[in-house]
Amino acid sequence: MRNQHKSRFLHQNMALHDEMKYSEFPDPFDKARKEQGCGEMNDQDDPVLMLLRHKDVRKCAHNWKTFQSGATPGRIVVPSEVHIRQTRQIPFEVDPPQHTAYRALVEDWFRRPLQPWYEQKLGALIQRSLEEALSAEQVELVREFSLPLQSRALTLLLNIPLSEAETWISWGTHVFRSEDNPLDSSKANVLYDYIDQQIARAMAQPGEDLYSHLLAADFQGRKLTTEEIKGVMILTFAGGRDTVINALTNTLAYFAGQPGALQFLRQQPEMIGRATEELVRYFSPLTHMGRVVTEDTQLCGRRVKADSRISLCWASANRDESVFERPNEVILDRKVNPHVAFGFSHHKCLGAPHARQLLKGLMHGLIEQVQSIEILQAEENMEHWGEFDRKVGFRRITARFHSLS
Ligand code: EMZ
Repeated sequence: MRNQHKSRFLHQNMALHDEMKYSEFPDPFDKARKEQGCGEMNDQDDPVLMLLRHKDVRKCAHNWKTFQSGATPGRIVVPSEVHIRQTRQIPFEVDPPQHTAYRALVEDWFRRPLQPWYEQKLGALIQRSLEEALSAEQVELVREFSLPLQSRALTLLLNIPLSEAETWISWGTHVFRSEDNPLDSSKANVLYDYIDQQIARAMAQPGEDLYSHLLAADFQGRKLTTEEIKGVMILTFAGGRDTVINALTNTLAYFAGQPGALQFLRQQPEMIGRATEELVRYFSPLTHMGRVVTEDTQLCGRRVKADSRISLCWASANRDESVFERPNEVILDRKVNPHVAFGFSHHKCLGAPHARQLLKGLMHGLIEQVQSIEILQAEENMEHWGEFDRKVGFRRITARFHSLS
């Protein structure tokens, strides 16, 4: 009897300890950022010089003439997608001045998340996900919570019926990259065929959705080509997929490990805006984004050749101690927060308003409905970038939700 009691106690202690561990996202770039300011990695025989300091990352992001986005489609993504994709993603893989014109076509559409009706509909989807989680014995957060919520929320962004989310959920966490093999294009073809069909459907029967909006748009006195529309749609599906799934899952893991944080927001819900910025800074769901160098130049004391690749490491910049006080701590009410988790300058994330509303809505839902979250089992998802191993989220993580009432 006594032993039984003791082992239960130990088990509980262990669970508590693990939960705190799962709420932590260490910074693997710390030493290299301080000592060299950059790191190197090989990616499919097309090496990448990773810029690690906040100042350098912002400076190069701004200098689109020397550090170009509009190279061969797929080349600025790390791991490179040149072998699995020919379609140029728009506006992401286009440089100014054309970039500006493309962006103008979609900017208002991607700002719809700021309108009250959108927030309200998103809130209802979040509430449904939380109710499902609360009524289940346990939930696997990546596939049973975050992936369905990401996909349902995306129906709002595209303005299409909720039922379409079922198809997207069946694709898994990344829409066109196979998890283990960057050269496998079979999955990519599923998405491309799907988008082709959807464009054809919208041509035949125009509606109020994003495809129809793009088909009707006037771009410099002409209509967009199917290939251009496809370029916008691939980006819309891919850019906010694993990033949003990780942001949602990591947020839940964070509150599981730090119950005081949930309590803090319950008392001061007006801090949810700041908390959103702080959590995206801390998690930095997109580790880095590449650029192709257009002329020989110098970067952090090295010679860099034309046609080589660099990357802007948002995750490292977001822990730069010369910019953020106590960079490795989550300070939910952090006041000044010039993070670059959504990128910086011309190419900053179009989906950011949607992603922010989703995280804010999740926090509102949590403080209204959830007492605590208990992690039962977790397997972290590690990325490997040359000498750096980074925890970006979880492969799987099971949890139990405890209701407030
Ligand atoms: C690209 C990228 C966009 C890329 C802002 O990030 O996201 C990645 O997940 C995709 O694989 O193609 O869309």
